[in-house]
Amino acid sequence: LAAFDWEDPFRLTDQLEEDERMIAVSARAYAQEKLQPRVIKAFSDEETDPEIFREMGSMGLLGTTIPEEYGGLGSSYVSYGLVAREVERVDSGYRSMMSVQSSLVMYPIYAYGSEEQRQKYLPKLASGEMIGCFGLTEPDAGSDPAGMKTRSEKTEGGYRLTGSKMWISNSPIADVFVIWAKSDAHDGKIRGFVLEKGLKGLSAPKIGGKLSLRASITGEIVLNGVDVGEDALLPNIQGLKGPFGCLNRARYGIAWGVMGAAEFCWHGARQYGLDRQQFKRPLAQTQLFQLKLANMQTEIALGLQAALRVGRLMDQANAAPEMISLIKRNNCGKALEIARHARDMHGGNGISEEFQVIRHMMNLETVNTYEGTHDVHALILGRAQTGLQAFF
Ligand code: TGC
Ligand code: FAD
Repeated sequence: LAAFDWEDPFRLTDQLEEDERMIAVSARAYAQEKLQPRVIKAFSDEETDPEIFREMGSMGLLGTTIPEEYGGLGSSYVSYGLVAREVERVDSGYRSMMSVQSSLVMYPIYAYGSEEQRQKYLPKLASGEMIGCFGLTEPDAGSDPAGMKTRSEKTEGGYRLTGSKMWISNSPIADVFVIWAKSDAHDGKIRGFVLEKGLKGLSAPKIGGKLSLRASITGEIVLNGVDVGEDALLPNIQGLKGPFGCLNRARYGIAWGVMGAAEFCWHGARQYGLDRQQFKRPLAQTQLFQLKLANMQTEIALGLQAALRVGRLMDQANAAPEMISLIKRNNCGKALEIARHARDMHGGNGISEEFQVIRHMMNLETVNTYEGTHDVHALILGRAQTGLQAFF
């Protein structure tokens, strides 16, 4: 009989291609050597180091699935997922920075942009020289983005954008803004625009006081009659399927990423249980402790296997959005539960920044909410199996 590897129960590593394994190894080395040493302070000080984009860019971790001619690696979606897992093993905020840049900014420019837009932005976004953000959510339109109020009106030679976006990752430090707005010139349909920092009427104030995802900067985007040229419009998409096409990719990456955060919490709880003695024996020698470890191991093994399956289908252009809803929802929910248990298993030490599980726990509250809340994905899955939509 084969040996059992407790850390990799279904031997995920054996299911990867050689290049995928190599990307995962280099992402892990970068994340552990460069991100791990600064994350406790960054979270505590609520500070984002923009240098991280340049570092990730030089490691080839931005826009991995974008073709090489535009600065990407042309790699598989499985590789992208593996990178997300390694980065989020350190912090969900760092993975957020990476996934917004890759899936929500580079992807729409690549998939929906003109050749000029691709040439102009993608290489600089891939290297991290430019930082991007994605503006869909608004103060009065979160789960229901179709309710957005941001408008573009036609002007001579271009468009004027007016409105505001809320809870936008990277926006206060962004050079490039992908903005979704209802366009009067296109029958009120949602269109995407690529804006650059410094335009008159465009500002992106930071949202302070977050108790979650503190290492990743979040802001508003205020569009006070911002004039742009015709060349700012993403020509090749219209309607909500534009932003959703990007979200499919980011949500898929999140399904892998949160498993990295969960693995950190699981490993931490296991080690703590082995090291800490109470009632004259290690905590790990109690039945309740082992039950929790077994649950963590099971959910992570299943969650990773499901993410790998969906990744393989994405690489064959054969994944349905509902599959992505299923793994985004389940993996986020399970990761959050695992982080909460790990926090508890560390006792009082569990609330200390030193043991890091409470930081993951707080981060995962955001991850369970953004890119479609846990319940919104349940409604997507409910609609898919009943044919009845229960959003309103
Ligand atoms: P609905 O009628 O379902 O669809 C409207 C149009 O969109 C198409 N569509 C999709 N296309 C591709 N992929 C998908 N996943 C799609 N889902 C829908 C659909 O076919 C239709 O196309 P057409 O041509 O017929 O017009 O739309 P609805 O208004 O009923 O929406 C329902 C709902 C709840 C599913 C949707 O609005 C939703 O998913 N809400 C959640 C919002 C959300 O995820 N926001 C994310 C903001 S970005 C973010 O959080 C980034 S954080 C990143 C980080 O920091 O890491
Ligand atoms: P709401 O939609 O108001 O939901 C509140 C509650 O009501 C939730 O529990 C929800 O599940 C529930 N609910 C909503 N509708 C229904 C329904 N029909 N039936 C039952 N329950 C329902 N957005 C971007 O565009 N770009 C970004 O880069 C970005 N980054 C983010 C970073 C952070 C740190 C955070 C916190 C958010 C970010 N978001 C971003 C926004 C995020 O996508 C939204 O917060 C999310 O989609 C939920 O919207 P909301 O906050 O308006 O909540």
